[in-house]
Amino acid sequence: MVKWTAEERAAIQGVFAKIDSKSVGHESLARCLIVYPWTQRYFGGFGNLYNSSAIMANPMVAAHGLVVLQALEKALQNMDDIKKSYASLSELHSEKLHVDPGNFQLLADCLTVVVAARMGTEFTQSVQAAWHKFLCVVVAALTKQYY
Ligand code: HEG
Repeated sequence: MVKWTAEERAAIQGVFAKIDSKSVGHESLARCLIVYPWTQRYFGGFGNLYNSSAIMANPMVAAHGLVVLQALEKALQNMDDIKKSYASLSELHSEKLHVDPGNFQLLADCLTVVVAARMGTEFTQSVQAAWHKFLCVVVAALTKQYY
């Protein structure tokens, strides 16, 4: 079981309080699809992902980015048992979507880049450390049902 200090909890809650989920979700997913183009293969039903501007303008990418952020908010609300709260989501990514679990870290890295850019100097070393730990736990929970 992961332990969180009061400072870590406050730092992670602070990130969510300061960012706009819709635009951060959109930009992070778009960035992942652009920087790591092989991740596009899972989104064949999303229509035009031809180049960066098409990806940024694609409403399905925007909508799905928000879905990802809402899942992160669910993790925030269940910080003491993220693995349990993500069990069915992990199963879905493994058994139905067949997403290679290495891709979770790539999206997590994009989320960190976008959050850091939004928060500027407020994204201090200690905020980054707590945020990194949070995303590590999320990625581990998403990978849990793979075998
Ligand atoms: Mg996944 C669906 C969350 C990484 C590909 N993803 C979903 C859904 C959620 C979610 C909440 C909707 C589940 C449902 O319909 O019940 N995804 C989620 C998180 C993260 C992540 C929190 C990592 C932080 N996903 C991820 C990655 C890929 C991927 C890296 C592929 C590279 N997700 C994927 C696909 C779908 C979902 C293809 C189905 C999309 C659709 O058809 O609407």
